[in-house]
Amino acid sequence: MPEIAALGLGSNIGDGAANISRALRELEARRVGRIVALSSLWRTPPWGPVAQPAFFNACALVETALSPRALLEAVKAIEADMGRVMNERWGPRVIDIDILAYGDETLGEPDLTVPHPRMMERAFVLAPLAEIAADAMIGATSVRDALANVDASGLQIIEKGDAWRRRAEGESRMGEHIELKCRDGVTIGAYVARPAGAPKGGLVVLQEIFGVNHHIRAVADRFAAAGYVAVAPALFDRIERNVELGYGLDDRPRAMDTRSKTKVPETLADIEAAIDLAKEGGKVGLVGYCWGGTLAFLGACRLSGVTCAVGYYGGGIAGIASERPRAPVMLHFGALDKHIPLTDVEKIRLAQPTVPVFVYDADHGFNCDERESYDKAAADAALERTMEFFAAELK
Ligand code: A4P
Ligand code: MG
Repeated sequence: MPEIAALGLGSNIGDGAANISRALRELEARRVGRIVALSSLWRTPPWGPVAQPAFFNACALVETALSPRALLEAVKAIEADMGRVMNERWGPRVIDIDILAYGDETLGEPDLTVPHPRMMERAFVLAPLAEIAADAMIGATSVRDALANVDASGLQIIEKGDAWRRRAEGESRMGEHIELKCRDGVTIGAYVARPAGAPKGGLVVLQEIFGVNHHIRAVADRFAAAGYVAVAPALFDRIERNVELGYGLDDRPRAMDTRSKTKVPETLADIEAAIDLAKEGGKVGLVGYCWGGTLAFLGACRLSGVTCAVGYYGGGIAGIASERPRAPVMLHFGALDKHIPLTDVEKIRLAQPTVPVFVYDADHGFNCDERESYDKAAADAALERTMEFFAAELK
């Protein structure tokens, strides 16, 4: 008879969502079992004595015909094949798959303890597990009660529900990390997503102050899915490579600090290198968010090779509103944006009478579905206008 096993998955090297979704795919591809339930994708502070980056964590219920030992061997093989290097105990890893429970069996062998001996102390296990098996009993305690007894502060749902798996699988197939050589000789990283068919144009996706993070990659992937070669240059790489930040309060000071160390001429050189690459798709548009929204406007004013530009809630645009764009520009703002007063938006309108400026009933960051300020109605409306604009300008 098949049993239901609960697995805990974690990753804090590389793209955590992609790593966990790949592990799930391997479980099915290798016929380890069928995934019958999957938690949300969580971001969790590192637990344990080792100082290391935050983890992505999720839990899955797997219907399996394998014995506990065969299951352990199978998950260890997946970890090994995914390049997990055995180093420090509790240290950083591409993928970690723990067997949390196997039916209601208990096993106390040296290399296989089930239920997992430390699971009842760990919020990063219990919070995702409670989403799919709150009533499951671990010994005398339910998962729900165990969760109520641990400190779950700092845990955050990054993508609610189980759809993130499909999204991450598509994404991991679509985009890739590459290097861009800038005209001043400096090399920076970039994320490139290419469409399946003939491209409709090229886009340079300009990041917020949080790096080329999961959200910016998802934006690039969406534009690629819509037919554009999308290049997101890592504009923080000159200061510090591979900065990827989240939207919690913890990451904000580092985001502001890194952004404050960038220099406009260097950032423009980075964008120029991205434009050159995006030309493989045809004419090139810029699209940016937050800091990148300002850069999209600035790029349209100062760089050649830009056919059009779209800026979302660029807080710096009012300060450069008298510059002349060399290409058509479209701007989106939020009326509830605490960083950008509506007087700034008015100033831009007056200085740029030919630029369409749209104001939505939404807050700063409304396009980002990983922020609290996400506003689907505003994001959808702005995207529709943006897509029409690109379709008209880049053809
Ligand atoms: N082993 C025994 N029982 C089990 C079981 N139920 N499931 C043996 C899986 N393995 C089990 O594990 C070491 C050995 O434990 C295995 O060879 C197996 O025979 P490992 O996964 O290879 O090594 P490890 O992961 O470094 O040690 P351990 O103790 O399993 O660490 P944990 O508990 O997995 O902790 N913070 C957050 N926020 N999120 C995390 O996912 N993960 C860890 C790793 C630390 N901090 C974390 C997270
Ligand atoms: Mg482990």
